[in-house]
Amino acid sequence: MKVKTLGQFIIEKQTDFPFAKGELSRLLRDIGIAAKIVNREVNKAGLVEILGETGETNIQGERVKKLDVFANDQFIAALKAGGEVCAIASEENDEIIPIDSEISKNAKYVVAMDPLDGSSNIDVNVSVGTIFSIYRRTTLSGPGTIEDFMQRGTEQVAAGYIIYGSSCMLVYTTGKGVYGFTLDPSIGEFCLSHPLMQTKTAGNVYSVNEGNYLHFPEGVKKYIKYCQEEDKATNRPYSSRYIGSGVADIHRNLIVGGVYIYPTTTKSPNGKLRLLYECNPLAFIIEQAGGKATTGYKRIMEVPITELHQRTPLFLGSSDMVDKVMEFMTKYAEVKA
Ligand code: P6P
Repeated sequence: MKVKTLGQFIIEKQTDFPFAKGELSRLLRDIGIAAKIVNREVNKAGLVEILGETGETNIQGERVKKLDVFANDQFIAALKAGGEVCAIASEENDEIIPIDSEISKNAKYVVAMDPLDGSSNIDVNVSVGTIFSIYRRTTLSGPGTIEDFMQRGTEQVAAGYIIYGSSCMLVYTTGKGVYGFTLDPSIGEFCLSHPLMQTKTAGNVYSVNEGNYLHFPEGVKKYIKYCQEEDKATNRPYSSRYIGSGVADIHRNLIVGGVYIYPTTTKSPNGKLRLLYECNPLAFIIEQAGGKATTGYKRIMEVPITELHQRTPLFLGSSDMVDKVMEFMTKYAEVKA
């Protein structure tokens, strides 16, 4: 297949948006640049201690940063330098980061992101990811404000994730299908490898941290037992696959089919994952790939957002599987966990 880079693809698809004058294209390019830099550091994470000096500095004399802080800094720097966003919201920052610079004074977009999701897995060499969500600003001018982020997931103009795994992939949608690009380190470019990704309507993988089973809602408990029953007609029992890194679990399920569940637990009575920069972007992608994303009762992208780091339960993946677990959630809604 002829190699098509992310940059070439974005320009080619720009005609999908007749009114866009290239800002969104440049914004996606900026994200791709930061992703390459983060991938380089994630890939040598285990080596930093060997390569760097002992203690707080590395061989370049820079302070050795935790990778999630490093990733956060890289994405913020790339987005600021690109001039297309007026504010950023990040899992790493309690408050939004308003951008008030000459090059960003006409910026039309805001970006919400989890710069390195699952970063606790870095030390054990498990794939981690970046998740991003892009909205048009709602405020009129000047630096963005928190108001620009108080938008439902249905208002997203683009969303995506980068997975730093056995290969580095960037997967994104602008509402016209899901496209996957794989980084070719030999040329330092993301190349189109998965055009128009579609997930299966019925998969046979379920991903949930069963260590929390005792305190799951009754509907989730019943669904887990359903997954474990013998029934050839519906390919059960399903396989349980849970890496503990959401981007990795969800990327696998997107490709092979499956359902990812992070319900309410005693430790996370509103769910653990964040609505703005984890659940909404992942929901946009999975819906564009033919799947579903709900709270167990309603569509994630329609959940009203009132605070930046708002949490929500997440049931995401193959549509038939999400429908089935929602059946159980509705049937057993009254049963106290
Ligand atoms: P637990 C990582 O911290 C994360 O946000 C997701 O990427 C992952 O699926 C989940 O939390 C893991 O949480 O409680 O099962 O360890």
